[in-house]
Formats: sequence, C-alpha cells, structure tokens
Amino acid sequence: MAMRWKNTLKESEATPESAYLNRRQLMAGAAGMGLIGLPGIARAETLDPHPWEDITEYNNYYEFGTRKEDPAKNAHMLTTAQWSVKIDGLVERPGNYAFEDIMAKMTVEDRLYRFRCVEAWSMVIPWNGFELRDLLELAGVQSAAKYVAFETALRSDEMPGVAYPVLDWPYVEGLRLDEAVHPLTIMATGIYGKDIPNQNGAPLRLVIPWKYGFKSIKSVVRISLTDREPPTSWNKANAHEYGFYSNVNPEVDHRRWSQASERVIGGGLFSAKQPTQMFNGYGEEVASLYKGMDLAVHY
Ligand SMILES: Nc1nc2c(c(=O)[nH]1)N[C@H]1C(S)=C(S)[C@@H](COP(=O)(O)O)O[C@H]1N2
Ligand SMILES: [Mo]
Repeated sequence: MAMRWKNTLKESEATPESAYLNRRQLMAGAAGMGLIGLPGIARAETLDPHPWEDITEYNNYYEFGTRKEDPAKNAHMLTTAQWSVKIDGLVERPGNYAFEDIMAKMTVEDRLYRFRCVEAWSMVIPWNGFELRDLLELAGVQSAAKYVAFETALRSDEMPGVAYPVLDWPYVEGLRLDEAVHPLTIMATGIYGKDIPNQNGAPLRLVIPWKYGFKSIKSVVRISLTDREPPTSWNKANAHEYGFYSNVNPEVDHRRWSQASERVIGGGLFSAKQPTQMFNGYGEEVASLYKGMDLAVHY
C-alpha cells in the first residue's frame, strides 16, 4: 500500500469529545491539516458519532449476560490490570505480550467507523486504536500463515454469563490473513479518547468495520496465526445463520430477517431506519479482497 490509511486526526492532535460532536469543527480541523482528500476523511463529513451513552449502555457481550443492558451493569467485574495477549502459532516471536509493552510500541489513531450488528442495528463509533497489522509485525508472521484466530478471556469468577451455555466459551473469532492486515482492521483501546470501557471489550478488542459486529471480538487474550480457517463462535452455534466471512451485505439476508436496512440506535421511539451499504460502506477499500468469490455462498 503506497499510503498509510488514516481517516482522522493523529493522537498528538487528539480531538476532544466536544469537537467530535461538532462535525463542522472536525472538518475544519481536517481541512487545516490538508487531509480532506483522503477517502476516510471525506467520509467523516457524513458521519456523526453516537453519544457515549449509546455506545456504552447498549452492548452485546454475552459473557456478561444476553440483554443489551447487562454488560454495562456487570462488566465492571472484569479485571483488566496485568493484561497480556498470547501470540502464538505461525509467528517468529511467540510469547505473552504485556498490554503496556504493546501500547508502548503501537501508534494509536482516531478511527470514526460505522458499526453494523448482524441483528440489523447500527451506530457510528469514534474508536481509538492501532492497526492489527502492526501488532502482527511485532510478532513476525511466518510465510505459511493464512489465517488469524482470536480468543476472548474466559473467567467464570468475573463473567456471570459464562455459566450459561449460550455459546461454546471462550468466545473465538477468525480472519483471513489479508483481512487481518488490511489497514482498516484495528485493535481498539479507546472510545472518544478515553480508555475503552469494559463493556466494549477492555483493554483491547478487534474492530473490522466492513463485517458484522460479532466478528469484532472483545477483551482479546490470544492471537494465533494458523494455516487453516479457524472455528468461530457464532458459526459453531449456528452455521446456517453465521458464516466465517460475515461481511455486511444488504443482498444476503439472515435466515430469519432482512439485512437490506438497519435501525440506527438512538432517537427513542423514532429511531431511524437507513439502507444498509455493501461492506458497510467500505467497499472501495475492501471489495478487492473478495474478487471472484460468491458472497451468497461465503456469507
Ligand atoms: N467476547 C465477545 N465479543 C463480542 C461479543 C460477545 O458477546 N463476546 N459480541 C459481539 C457482537 S454481536 C457485537 S454487535 C459487538 C458489540 O460491540 P459493542 O458492545 O462495543 O457495540 O461485539 C462483538 N464481540
Ligand atoms: Mo452483533
């Protein structure tokens, strides 16, 4: 890739929360920095981030319960101190990477992304995070690696939801290597410039903006490079409804509901509906990854 993809301001020029809420101010800042021509910046023009409350009080994090309000109530139980990520499999430098050591080496950026859940709702979230490819580079990916597997912490004493066999715990996810090293794919560590709340997947969670939300696995403790497509939690739970790819696609419906439109979270009773975009609006950047693939087969 010729140019490092950035869609918002650098951390050193971090925009305060109030400025995020003022689109004109945000755009004025971007114009001042001469970034308007970049694809992501142009997109920022039409994106209004959701309020902090929507992002942190309406969550899916089944380890803390299956109701949308459960994670905000229960996730405080999760201990995030002394966090480390085990990176293993087909890498040059396997080991336990302490969260602090990772953060010391990574470049944290602001990324304002659309977020589309497979349940047909959406939000716009101002993440802070680093590109996953930089972390993978730290561990050194071997040439035989083709996929990346991810695992969430499993702590029965801190996670009341894992007492119920809703999913086969721990929560696991996976990406093809080219998806994992795509510059849009980040490990998020913050929202609105604050540390990411536990209910959103502290201290670090994956975000792949062109895929359904369940691919964005929370509170990651292990990343394994493999040569085979790894198992994923929702696919194991119901393979007919949830595939490995799970790219946002308005033309391929869920078995039980349409994916053509989405409910925009917020606005109470009058919560708006909007048409869902192919690859959640990121087709320009990612469609080439799926050239020649039948996306109705590889859903
Ligand atoms: N470990 C884990 N990760 C998870 C989930 C989960 O239940 N457990 N839910 C997924 C789903 S379905 C969605 S929509 C997003 C929600 O992220 P948010 O709460 O930050 O909006 O997290 C995803 N990551
Ligand atoms: Mo979801």
